[in-house]
Amino acid sequence: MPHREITRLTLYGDSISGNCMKPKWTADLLGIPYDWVEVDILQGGTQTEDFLSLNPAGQVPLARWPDGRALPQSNAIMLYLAEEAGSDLVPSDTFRRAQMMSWLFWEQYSHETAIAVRRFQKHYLNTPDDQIDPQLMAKGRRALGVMELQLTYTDWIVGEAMTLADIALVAYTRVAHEGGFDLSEFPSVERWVSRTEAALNIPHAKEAA
Ligand SMILES: N[C@@H](CCC(=O)N[C@@H](CS)C(=O)NCC(=O)O)C(=O)O
Repeated sequence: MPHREITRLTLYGDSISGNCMKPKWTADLLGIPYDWVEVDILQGGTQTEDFLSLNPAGQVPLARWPDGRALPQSNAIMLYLAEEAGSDLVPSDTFRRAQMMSWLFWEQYSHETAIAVRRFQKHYLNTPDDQIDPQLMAKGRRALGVMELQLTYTDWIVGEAMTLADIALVAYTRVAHEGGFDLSEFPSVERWVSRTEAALNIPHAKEAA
């Protein structure tokens, strides 16, 4: 499947993965045409010989172009798509841009590693709560607290307009309940989730469930 001839931007991803939704939502919002290739993580789709030849890291999302270029890492793909399109999802002010990057790095190190991981274990692997590392709940709640503090003061993660930081952070925050997190403890985050879902034109995850 991954070796088939491609004629335009192709996004490989698993629809259950927030990381994979980030470049998809970005492309949708910016009107960038692409083909979507579903890769089933739970069925080992990222570990096949074919897929590993495209991304030796064995992970989705992966973006691939007909000229042979390929790019893994959700936040790098979003950044490339948005900058190529000249989108204001990336602030033109260099300090604001750096602030956005700061949140993107934080998302990968301090947010996704707790909230996405606990959600995957609880919701997709059906791991009982008492067999899930308790540090994940503590770390995830701490991350939500950091966001709550920011969103008490600003409507968006970086100042007055939506940026890639909002897209990156909403990917797993909107489904945090599937990981056992209670977003009602973080009311500014809860309102921001609805605001960001509306801006991205995607359904409210909690209601959709
Ligand atoms: N930092 C990477 C993380 C990618 C990642 O963890 N992908 C997971 C799905 S969310 C995956 O492909 N897992 C399959 C595997 O490890 O076999 C990104 O943001 O793209």
